[in-house]
Amino acid sequence: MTALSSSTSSRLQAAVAASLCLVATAAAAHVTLPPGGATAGSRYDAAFRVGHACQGASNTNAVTVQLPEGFTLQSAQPRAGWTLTSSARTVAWKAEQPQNALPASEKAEFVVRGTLTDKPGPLYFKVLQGCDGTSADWAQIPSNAGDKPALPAARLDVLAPGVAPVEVKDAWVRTAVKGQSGTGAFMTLSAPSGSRLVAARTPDAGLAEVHEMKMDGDVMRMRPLSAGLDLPARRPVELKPGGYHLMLTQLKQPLPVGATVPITLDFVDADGRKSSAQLQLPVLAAPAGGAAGGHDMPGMKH
Ligand SMILES: [Cu+2]
Repeated sequence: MTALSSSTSSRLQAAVAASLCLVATAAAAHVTLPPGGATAGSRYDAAFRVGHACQGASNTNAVTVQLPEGFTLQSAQPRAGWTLTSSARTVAWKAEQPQNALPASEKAEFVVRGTLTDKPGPLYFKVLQGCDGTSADWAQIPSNAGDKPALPAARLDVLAPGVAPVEVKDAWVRTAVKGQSGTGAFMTLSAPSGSRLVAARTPDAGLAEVHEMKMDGDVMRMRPLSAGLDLPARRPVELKPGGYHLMLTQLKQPLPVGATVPITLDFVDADGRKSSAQLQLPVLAAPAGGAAGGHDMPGMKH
């Protein structure tokens, strides 16, 4: 659990940093797996995202994935107009005709289904991207944590059971003054294998609930999601002012800007596996990005 909490907070810091330098982020588009990891021993759909052609090329016409020890192939998803071949350790897609190739400006997912090792730790999938007249071999494995190879292999974090396979980004808690009884917490959640946020807790509030906003006649009201919040596989779900949010009530102290609120999120996946994420959320007056949201929580009615 400690490992997740530190890696999640470093992801949070990275997310904040990324929002400040969008241009740099867009330029560094590699072939990747969605962040957030997957549970050891679970079935996993490895969805390789190809979001650009090889440098200097106008399209992608072949994708070959090397499956690491620790991933047992079950099936690979065909792609219309592409030939699919696979063996125990390799899956390859190849455009049948030049017109079936993936243009540089389009994004696509190449999906391989398998089962994961019981042993937590990173798995690296080497991906050879073929383009018109050239190729890019995404096969470099960082030798230490700070390493940023030019052509990194796609990384999957295999997580111990109980550690949430969910990426948390742009998380924050709205500031609360002395005497204020409630406030909201907001973030973007992405579950690579799908999950459900079922509960939240924090030592700073007597109650933390997942809320939705619903029109009741012409009044916007919020209410608890009794079955939790569904997180479809590989589809980010935003908790934001005016939408889904975590409601913190019975606040035990004021939350000034600059403070940190520890929050634990509990998840259950489709197979009933339970997991948790322990977060340290910054207290802000408004989202770090600025423009998003804008509705004031105190104006909303329960
Ligand atoms: Cu609410």
